[in-house]
Amino acid sequence: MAARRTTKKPNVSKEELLGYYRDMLMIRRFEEKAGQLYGMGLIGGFCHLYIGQEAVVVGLEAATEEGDKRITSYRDHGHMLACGMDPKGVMAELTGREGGYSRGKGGSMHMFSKEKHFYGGHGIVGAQVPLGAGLAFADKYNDNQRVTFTYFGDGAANQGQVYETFNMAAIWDLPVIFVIENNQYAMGTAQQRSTSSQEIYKRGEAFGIPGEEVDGMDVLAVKAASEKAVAHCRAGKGPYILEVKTYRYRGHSMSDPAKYRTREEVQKMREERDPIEGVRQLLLTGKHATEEELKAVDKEIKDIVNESAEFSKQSPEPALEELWTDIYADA
Ligand SMILES: Cc1ncc(C[n+]2csc(CCOP(=O)(O)OP(=O)(O)O)c2C)c(N)n1
Ligand SMILES: [Mg+2]
Repeated sequence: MAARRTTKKPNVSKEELLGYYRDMLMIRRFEEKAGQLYGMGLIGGFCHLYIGQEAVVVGLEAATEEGDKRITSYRDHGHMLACGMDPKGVMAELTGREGGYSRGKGGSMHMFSKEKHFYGGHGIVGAQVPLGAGLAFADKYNDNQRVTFTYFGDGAANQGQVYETFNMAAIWDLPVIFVIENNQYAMGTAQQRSTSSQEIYKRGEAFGIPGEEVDGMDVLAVKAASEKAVAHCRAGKGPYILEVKTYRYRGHSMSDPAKYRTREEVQKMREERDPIEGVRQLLLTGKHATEEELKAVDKEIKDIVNESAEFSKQSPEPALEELWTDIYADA
């Protein structure tokens, strides 16, 4: 199936478009701030930014209902914000402070929220894929119509455990959407160099799992694909694969100078396909919003992000005794 693209005049309300604009901008500004704090030495360890990929998670989340679950890799801050986790708690965790989601003990790759059904944040490539199927297995067992969104990258798609999971998910008709965020690179390796067949969405065929390629720079296309996949899962028809074509503007992590691609390649994507600019244009040309209104939204988002950074700086480092908490689950 070819990548879905939206028509010039999409049948979508002002509120919906503004919601996507706001949610994507929140992720972008948050990530830019995280990059700054990293540069200032306030964030240690690894920090993988999601800038450029915002439409993927925002479009997918648009089709979710309360109780649906999500699990992803280490490139996870966008997923947390998109499912409604508090930017203050996320930023404080990035900076290793007590006010963070893991009380400053987990950092960028290890945050969870029971309340928002967010199951991490996984640093081992591909590890979240069988875990995601396990979450879906629980929902199937409980017969509760919930769906699990299991996100992983184009690099992870070459892992063996992904195919063992596909097999089990298909046999048991698990309500899981496998979202392959194809940002064209796995660390410094371009997809063409690492992947035998480029059409990853077809890799479920051997297991009888339907798959679709989606334009991941277009939030409306992602939302439409998400709705279709969700309907399939909720109807009890088993797993679904969405290969969402996207692009990361920054390096693999903050310590990557990204010498494996040209500046022009990144610039071209930013100028021609930026997902936030795309929605901004729809809002302006459709006369849904004026430049002034959008400026006000930008300011509102900047304020929330700045508050999260301020909160993090004020939050203390975890006390030594914290080393002994959250080791075992409560009986
Ligand atoms: C099992 C395992 N092998 C190798 C690594 C090192 N590693 C971290 S990220 C990464 C690339 C993954 O690329 P992709 O799945 O495309 O995700 P992206 O970073 O592009 O979001 C590798 C090889 C790891 N963390 N775990
Ligand atoms: Mg990748």
